[in-house]
Parts: sequence; C-alpha cells; structure tokens
Amino acid sequence: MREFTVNEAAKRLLEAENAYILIHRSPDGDCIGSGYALALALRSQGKKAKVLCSDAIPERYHFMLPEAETIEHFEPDIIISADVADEKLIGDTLFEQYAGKTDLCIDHHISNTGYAKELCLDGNAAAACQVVYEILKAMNISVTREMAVCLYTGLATDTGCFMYDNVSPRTLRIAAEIMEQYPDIPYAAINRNMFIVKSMGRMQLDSILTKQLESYADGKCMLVCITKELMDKYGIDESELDGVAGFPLQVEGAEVGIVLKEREKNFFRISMRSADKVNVSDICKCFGGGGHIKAAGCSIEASAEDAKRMLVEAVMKGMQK
Ligand SMILES: [Mn+2]
Repeated sequence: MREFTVNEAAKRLLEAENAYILIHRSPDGDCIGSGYALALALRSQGKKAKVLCSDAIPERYHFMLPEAETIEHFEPDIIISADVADEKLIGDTLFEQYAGKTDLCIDHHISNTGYAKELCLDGNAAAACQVVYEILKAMNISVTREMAVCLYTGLATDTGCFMYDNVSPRTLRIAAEIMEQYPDIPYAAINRNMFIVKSMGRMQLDSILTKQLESYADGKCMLVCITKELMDKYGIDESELDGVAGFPLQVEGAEVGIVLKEREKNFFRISMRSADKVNVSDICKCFGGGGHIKAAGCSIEASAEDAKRMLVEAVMKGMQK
C-alpha cells in the first residue's frame, strides 16, 4: 500500500479512463455522495464510471442519484473505493469479485486497513465527500449542481448536520462554497429529510427503544438492542434505522452508547458512539471492527445476552484508559 496525497490521487484519476467505484454495504449519505460525485466528475472528463454497491440504494437517498442512468458494460482500468474503511465492508457479493483488487481508496476513517494499492486518506476530514471535493479541485473539475447535491448531503449526513466535532473550518467552507455556487439547491429540505423526517414505524420503534434502554456503569454506558422481531412488528427495514446509533447517547450522563442490530439469529451489527473521551474505534477493533474515535462499529456472532456482556465489558475497560 502506498499513501497518496490529494494531488497524487488527482493525477491518478486524470490518467485513468474507465472506473468502477465501490461503496460500502448498507449505503449512507457519505458513501453514496462521494461515490456518485466522483463518478459524475470522471464522466465530465469524458471517462467512463460506474458506482457499485452490494445493497440497493435506499429510497430516501434517490434524490442524490444521477438522472436516467444507463451505463453500457465496460471493463475498468481502475477500481476505486470511497468511504470504505475495510474491504469486508463492500459486502459479500462485491467482496467475492473485488477482494484485493482496489487500486485507489479515498477515505476518512482512521481505522482504514490499507487494503488498497493506493490510499488517499484524510483522517481529519469530516466525510469522504470532503476528500473527494479536495480531489476534484486538484483535478480542476468544476462541480456541477448534481455533484454539489451529492457532496453537500455527504457532508451533512456524516457530521450530524454539521454538529459533530469532525466539523472543521474547512468542512464549513466547502459547504459554503457549494451554497454560494448553487443557492437554489434545497439545503434545508435535504437537512429536514435526512435528520427530522421519520416513517411512522420508526417513530413508534423509537418510543419502544426508549423504554428498552439499558444502563450500565452508573449510566455512563447506555445500550439498546433492536431485534428482527421489533423491526418486523413496526414494518421497517435497515435503511430506516439511520441515526439510531446516536440514540442511547442522548441520555444525560452517557459517555458511550451501544446499539445492537440483529441481522440473523445470533448475529449482530454493532454501532458504538462516544460523547467525549472514550475511543470507541479502539473498542470496536477488539471485535474486528473500527471506524472513527467517536463513531465506530463491528459485528458479533453470539446470543444477545453474550454480545451485550462482551460489549459492556470492553467499554468498561475502554473507559478506564
Ligand atoms: Mn463517511
């Protein structure tokens, strides 16, 4: 693996002709935004580009997708990944085909495993979209309105609507540059749809989750488990659980919030959030995961009770550091 600066990544992309862009499973605003902004940018230079995701893009993000996309088959001469910290996160179907084949990874996760041949990583960037924006500038590509919608949404969603402490002056300046260039994009409506609006099922689920919050370490660690049974009962799918990871941390005094999502019997996806000092990326690494210092994830194969016990133990240890 070679580490690339923004300028080196820009040069590499200008030299490439046909790109496949891999984004992570359970796609979110940032990977969709960075993937499609990059694809649109490459196409604007007369290159071919296609975004690949092992899951369908959830409907709430469809406004980000380019209009009427019909792409003829082509062979790539570069395989790029965007916002993918660990190769496994591209999901099983893509992993089978593209494991070990990523040429250039564009990312902002400090836990990036270095799986790509070339890595353009900015661990201080609020979103992969921020890194992509810098690369587009270095490539001298003018950001179109479609790219701007993608980039803005990625910045907004990965920063909790510009609220988390991954927001830097640069993040806000990029958002400001986008807003200056395209004042007609409905920014407030995007924010509302990403952060306020929920399905009725999700609203009802939230009230159940409030009742089911579990408190550990004198309330410093809050945990909630979302079973498949609950999801079925309220008729909601994974894509409607956006933002649920931050839910347990809303409790006053909580330092770490854990959300367990049951994927299959005895298999859980874990999201962990830290309010301040505890490094949850390190804790999730103990379970083969990772992410950012204050927002990370992992998977655990165990019964719900065992998974909870292991996680709480690891968090207690992490809190002593
Ligand atoms: Mn991201």
